[in-house]
Amino acid sequence: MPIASNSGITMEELQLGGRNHSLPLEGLKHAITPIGMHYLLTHFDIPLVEAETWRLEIGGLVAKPLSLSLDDVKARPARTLPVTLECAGNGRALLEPRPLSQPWLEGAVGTAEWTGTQLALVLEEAGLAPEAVEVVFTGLDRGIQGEVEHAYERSLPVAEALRDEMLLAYEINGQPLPPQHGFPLRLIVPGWYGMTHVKWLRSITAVDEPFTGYQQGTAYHVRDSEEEQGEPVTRIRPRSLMVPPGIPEFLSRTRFLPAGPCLLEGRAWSGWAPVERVEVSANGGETWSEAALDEPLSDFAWRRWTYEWDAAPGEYELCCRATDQAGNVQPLGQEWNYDGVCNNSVQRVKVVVSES
Ligand SMILES: Nc1nc2c(c(=O)[nH]1)N[C@H]1C(S)=C(S)[C@@H](COP(=O)(O)O)O[C@H]1N2
Ligand SMILES: [Mo]
Repeated sequence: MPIASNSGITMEELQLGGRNHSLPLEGLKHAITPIGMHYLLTHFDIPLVEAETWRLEIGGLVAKPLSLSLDDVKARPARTLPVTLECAGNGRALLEPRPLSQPWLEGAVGTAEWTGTQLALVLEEAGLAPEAVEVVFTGLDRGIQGEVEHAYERSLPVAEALRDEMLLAYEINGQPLPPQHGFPLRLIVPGWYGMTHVKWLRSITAVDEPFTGYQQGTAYHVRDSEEEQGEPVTRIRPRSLMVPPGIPEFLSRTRFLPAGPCLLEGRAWSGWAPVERVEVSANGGETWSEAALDEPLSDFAWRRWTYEWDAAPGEYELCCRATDQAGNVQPLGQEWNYDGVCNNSVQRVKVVVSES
C-alpha cells in the first residue's frame, strides 16, 4: 500500500464525509438516481419520526392555521416530478484553500422522482395574510453551527413559495422517504440548491419580515470573508458531469481504456434556465466540441448528453461544460468564496488511453 497522501483532509471533514455521501459518478448512467445512490447531506442528526404521532403545523400569518397528519397530506391531490437536487457546496473540496465543511468533490447531486402535494394549495387553504412576505420551513432536527443552537430552518419569499412546482413530498422514486432523506415529509424546491429542500418538516410559518435564522441569514452566502454579508445562495448554476470512461485505478481513480471509439456520456442541468448546450474537451479545456443532447426529464431535471470520442493512445484530461438558455456557462476555474458554495467549474477526468 502507498503511504499517506498529503491532501490535508482533517478528522472533522472525514467525520462529515463518512456520514454524508455523494453520487458515485457511474450513477449518472441512471436517468433517475436509485435511492441509495442519491447524494446525502444532513447537518445534524437524522431524527427518528413516528408517522402516527407526527403533525405538520401551518401557522403564523394565516387566516386558518392547519395541523395535518401524514394521512391528511397524502389525501390531498398528488403530483410526481423528476427533480435534480444539488448541494450548494458541491465542488468545495477542490477549492484552494479549502473551506472547512463537508468536503464534496463533484458528486453532490442526484435526480429523483418526488411525489407529494403542492405547497401552494396548502398555503391557499390556510390563507396567507396580505402582510406575509416570507414562509419559513422548520425541520425536526436541531444542532449547533457557528456557535448558534437552532432547528434546521430556511425560508422562501411568498412569490417563490406559491410557485406551481413546489412540493411537500412524502415519496422518492415511488417509496416512502427513507429516514435520511426526510421521513415523513420534506420540501422540494425545484431549481434551487439543496439547502432549501428542508427535510423532516415540522412546521410552515408565514412571517412579515425576511427570516434571519442561521441557515438563512448567516450560512449559504457567496462572500469573501466571514465579516461580509454577501449574496444569498438561491438557484443552481449550470453544471455538467460525465461518467468517467474506462476502468479506474483503485486509489488515484485515474481511468484506463483502450484506443478506439469511446462514447462519453453524462448529465447536465441548471436551475436558472434549460441547458441548451454541452461541450466536451479532451485537452483540459483548450479546445471544445459539441456534445449531443437528449430531452430533459422535466423542466427541473438534468438532460443526458453524449459525445463520440475517438481515443488515440496518450494521456488526457477530459472536461465537459454546460451552457443554459440564460447564457450562464460553467467557468474553467474555481471562483473561491468563504462558504465554498455555488462552485460550478468544469469537471476534469484524467484518462490514460493504451494501444488496443
Ligand atoms: N431538516 C434538514 N433539511 C435539510 C438539511 C438538513 O441538514 N436538515 N440539509 C439540506 C442540504 S444542505 C441539502 S444539500 C439537502 C440534501 O438532501 P438529501 O440528503 O435528501 O440529498 O437537504 C437539505 N435539507
Ligand atoms: Mo447542501
